[in-house]
Amino acid sequence: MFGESGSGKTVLLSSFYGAAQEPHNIKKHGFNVLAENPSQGTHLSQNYLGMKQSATLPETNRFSAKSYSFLVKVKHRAQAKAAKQAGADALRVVWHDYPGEWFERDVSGPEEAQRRIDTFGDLLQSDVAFLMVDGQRLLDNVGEEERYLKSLFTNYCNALLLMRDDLLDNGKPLVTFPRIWILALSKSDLVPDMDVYEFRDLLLGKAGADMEKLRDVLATMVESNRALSVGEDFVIFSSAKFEANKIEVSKRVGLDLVLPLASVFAFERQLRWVQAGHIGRKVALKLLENAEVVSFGLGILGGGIAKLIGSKNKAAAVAGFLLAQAGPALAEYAKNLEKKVADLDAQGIAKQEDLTAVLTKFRADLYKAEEERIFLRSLL
Ligand SMILES: Nc1nc2c(ncn2[C@@H]2O[C@H](COP(=O)(O)OP(=O)(O)OP(=O)(O)O)[C@@H](O)[C@H]2O)c(=O)[nH]1
Ligand SMILES: [Mg+2]
Repeated sequence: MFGESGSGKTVLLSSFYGAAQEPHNIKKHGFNVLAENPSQGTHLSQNYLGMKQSATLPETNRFSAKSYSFLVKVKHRAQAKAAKQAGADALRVVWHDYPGEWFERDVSGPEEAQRRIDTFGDLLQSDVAFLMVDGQRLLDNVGEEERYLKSLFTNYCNALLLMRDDLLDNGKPLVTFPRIWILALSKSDLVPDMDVYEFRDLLLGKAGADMEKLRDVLATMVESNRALSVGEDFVIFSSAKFEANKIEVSKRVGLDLVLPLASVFAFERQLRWVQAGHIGRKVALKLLENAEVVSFGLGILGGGIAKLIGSKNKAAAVAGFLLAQAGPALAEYAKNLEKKVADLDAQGIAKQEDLTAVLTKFRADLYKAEEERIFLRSLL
């Protein structure tokens, strides 16, 4: 999550995690979200319960960034054995949170400067980046939103340019890099009439050239830069409904899309790039290395094949297999998925609590969000 100080990153993370611990949500979604570091889990729960019970807000982050590793664990009644053998019975998601002010002001000295570079190095290992556009700031600048938006994109560009040499690998563009930069409206409860189309049109209309410039800067940092989507996908978030003395944590928008976007959506976009020949073999292999669990869950990587793969070079072997399938076989794959969705609908997704059901439902959630105009995906 990239966003200026106060744009809503930590509240979003706390609301995401806290809501995932609520029994009715576990039941509804069919999975648990576990923090791999228990003290981080406790901290996020405290943030969430503070908002829910006493309208207390989390503190702003100062001088330090944190990475939160979550396991999405499914009850996997069916598929259990094969999934376990393949080591694919849980999805791991790492969420990076950092102090937004690092993008806005100078650091206090060399030690902090190094920490800032290390943090961005970590952030740039992600598969998907969300760029926060603060709903409060849009409201503050109604009618002249360009004042805020231009400075927002210019700040991102300048910060990246300043750090670029330190972030690159001896001046060489990076292979591992977030290739999907989704523009996200935060605090959408403050601008309830804005749907995702309006949000997109506002950004393009008022800051289109600045977005273009950001894309150009990012493109200089990444190898095979035709495989890059910057500002082509849009989403709307609200972490809760904030009232005078009350924070309604149950009134949330878009948070249930974070996992689908980080898994199924990212994977399908990567496959599309591979199929279109937008990336070289070396980069394609690297991209697909993380795709083991998702591809297994979506049924591309069968249990049989997963079993044959020794654990040592597993990631590379999985990537190789996927790449070998990347021709016509993957077109078949898309067709089969449609069928699988229909099958699961017939069986009732809630009953089949395995990874396939969850990932298939993620896919359906994204389509639903498009219909509800809270998500807009690039057709490129
Ligand atoms: N109305 C509304 N206000 C929000 C929402 N999310 C956050 N806020 C407000 O924005 C403030 C800042 O949110 P944070 O999540 O702490 O911001 P941040 O991006 O983590 O800021 P830094 O840690 O400084 O980078 C909160 O204290 C809330 O007052 C939201 O969904 N709706
Ligand atoms: Mg924060």
